[in-house]
Amino acid sequence: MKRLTIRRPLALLSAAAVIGASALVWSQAAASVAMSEGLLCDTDSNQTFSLTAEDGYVSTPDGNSIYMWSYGNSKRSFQLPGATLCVESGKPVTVVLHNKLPEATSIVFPGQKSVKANGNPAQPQFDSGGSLTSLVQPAAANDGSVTYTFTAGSPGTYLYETGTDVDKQLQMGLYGALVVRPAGHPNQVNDRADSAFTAGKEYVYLLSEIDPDVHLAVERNQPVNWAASTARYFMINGRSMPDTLAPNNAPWLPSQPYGALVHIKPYDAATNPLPATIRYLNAGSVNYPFHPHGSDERVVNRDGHSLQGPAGQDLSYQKYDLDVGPGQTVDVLMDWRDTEHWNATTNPIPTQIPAITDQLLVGSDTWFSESGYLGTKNSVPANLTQNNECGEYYHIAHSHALEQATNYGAAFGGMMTVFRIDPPAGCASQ
Ligand SMILES: [Cu+2]
Repeated sequence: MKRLTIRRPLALLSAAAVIGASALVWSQAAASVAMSEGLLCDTDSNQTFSLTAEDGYVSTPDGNSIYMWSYGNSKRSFQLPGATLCVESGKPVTVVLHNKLPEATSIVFPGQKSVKANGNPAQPQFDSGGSLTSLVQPAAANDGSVTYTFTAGSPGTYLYETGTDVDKQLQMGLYGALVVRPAGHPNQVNDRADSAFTAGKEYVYLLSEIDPDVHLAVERNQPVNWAASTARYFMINGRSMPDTLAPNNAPWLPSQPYGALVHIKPYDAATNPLPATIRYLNAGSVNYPFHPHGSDERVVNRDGHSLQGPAGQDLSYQKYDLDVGPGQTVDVLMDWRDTEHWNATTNPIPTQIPAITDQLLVGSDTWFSESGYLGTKNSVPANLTQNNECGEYYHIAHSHALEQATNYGAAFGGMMTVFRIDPPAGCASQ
């Protein structure tokens, strides 16, 4: 991507920019959920969760409203994706599925061993003619329920998703993330000490897509024309750019509670020695080549397993473009290093306000200061609006399959977000 092309989405940062490490509270009486950044976990002391398969609507940045099926829980009704469940490795997990949908549905837990459904081994179901009806025992249509139990497997990230009429129900939104933490080490990705990350700097990127024609057909109870199916929306955590930048629980996205803005400070051996972690999951049907600018990422886990040899050799690797395959999960560590130590006084680089103040937005306002110095803002003409708060950096991060970086074909949307790097001393407003 050329640098100028990141400008327009960043103009839309203002919502995210007012949300810092400390959560703000939405003060209207009707909704008292805290806005925040980073991973939002559902946890339970008994590791018991209740999910309700139900329908609802999500909004897209171009003003569309999409009929979806996904999971609600006791705290929130319908949400996309399903609640992120966080559990501890080696301990029992119970997931009770209630089904409000007009057809049977189920949950499979890929990567978990010895899953039981209502106390029996979870296994494929067949009709009287011998045709497969579900990958595991389902909850019957219209208020059926089923209880799945298993012992949480090796530390890492897993999908949970429908095992019934999978092409259709997965497209409709029946998926979520399961984070398995190492026992006693909640701030490590896996059992290895070198997978430690900064507490609170943990992010889930659940990648998926929507073909709105499929959803319209299901809503109208009409046949789906799969031969003509084409995804038009591409999402991180159920949101498309620029909604990805909004905080968790943004009240204007009531059914899409999870943001995707990474917000970190530069690596510093003394004050900020540990990386952040991002957990990528692909709940879609094609590869998503996800590609953060500005920094490689270190892949430490794939599909819930640490990358190490039989004798514990470190097999993690640096990667610029993560090709996350359908059904796959990839956990990475990432930090941002000021390797060139740019400084306006001691190590300057030539920068200047561009002759064309804004090449995408017509008018006299712009956001771009052209300052190359983290924590230092260039002065800009007095008539310009500048959304950069304290000389922080923003790096775009997006699917490099560029049709996936669109909202129904309109560029600079879709599967895209930004990483925000604050100055080492922080941002006064944060
Ligand atoms: Cu790019």
